[in-house]
Amino acid sequence: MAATGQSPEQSIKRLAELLAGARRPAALTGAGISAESGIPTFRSGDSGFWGRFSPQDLATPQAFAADPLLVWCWYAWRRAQLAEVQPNAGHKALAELEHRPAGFTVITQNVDGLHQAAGSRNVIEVHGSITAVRCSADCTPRRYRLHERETDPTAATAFGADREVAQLVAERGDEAFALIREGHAIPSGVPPVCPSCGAYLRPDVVWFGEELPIEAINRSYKLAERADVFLAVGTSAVVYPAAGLPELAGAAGAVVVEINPEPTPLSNQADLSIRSGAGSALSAALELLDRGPGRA
Ligand code: BV8
Ligand code: ZN
Repeated sequence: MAATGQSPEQSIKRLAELLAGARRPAALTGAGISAESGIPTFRSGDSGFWGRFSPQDLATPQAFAADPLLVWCWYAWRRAQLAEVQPNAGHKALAELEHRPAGFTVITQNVDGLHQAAGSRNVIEVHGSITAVRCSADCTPRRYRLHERETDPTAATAFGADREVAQLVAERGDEAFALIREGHAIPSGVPPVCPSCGAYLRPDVVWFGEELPIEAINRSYKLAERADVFLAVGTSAVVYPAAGLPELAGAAGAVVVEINPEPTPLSNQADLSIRSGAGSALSAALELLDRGPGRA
């Protein structure tokens, strides 16, 4: 049963004690940990991406097949937003935990790359990455990456219109997507095509109804089964199979800690549910950890 009756200070102290004693800690993170960097979440309030669009409109293979330009532009807009943001205290605290004797692994549903930007090296991206694109016909395993656009002509083309799309959205807001949908204001060169077979390139993310990368999800299952402390940070815990990881960890004996300002379907199963933002909770716990044993 979740210990929600504790004061925020007691919960943070308990989190610090758990991290101090953990031998195999891990975390599942969701869009909420990037919210403090200014990236809209998927489901909370009208600031969420889905507030403007339903997931079925944009994050499915069917949507891409039906309207590749609109789906491409939605990701181009999101990539351009990423260029303006930094990792926050929550990302940095999880990166810091990697340097402790027990180490730390982050399993993330996020596709924004902010954990790596904060310094985390042990990151499993179970839903792929928005900073890479691949052939939508899977004719080659080649990924074209955002950071290659200065050196690789296909990457340069693939990411070349991101700023143009972002500019259009900045000037016209939601109307931009309507204009794009109706075939006006089409930025040049989008959607880009695969140099090998001519099919459209697509974001290297996992869409609804698509299987998760088998190596990533199997590694995540193993980590959850072996964890002794498992954090669920900034996730609404509704998208499976990722949302099943904290349940799996708890069933295998881990202490499960949820960090989320809102209750979720996980809240009643977690051993500790901390009603707080990720940045403040994780940095406060780390501070107690840094004060050394006995005082956490
Ligand atoms: C699969 C990548 C099977 C793309 C994403 C019906 C039709 C089709 C599928 C299904 C269906 N019913 C069930 C399914 C399965 C489906 C699913 O679970 N759907 C749900 C909605 C019911 N899952 C799938 O389709 C998965 N694949 O099942 O394949 C299969 C089997 C065989 C053969 C073929 C297929 C694939 C799911 C992956 C989808 N891709 N993203 C992109 O980014 O564009 S999902 C997207 O939402 C995110 O990646 C994330 O993973 C997911 C959940 O979002 P969260 O990260 O939790 O974010 P959210 O906004 O929801 O919540 C944010 C939380 O943060 C809130 O709770 C908020 O309170 C909190 N918060 C806010 N501020 C803070 C904070 N927390 C801390 N600090 C703060 N400051
Ligand atoms: Zn191809």
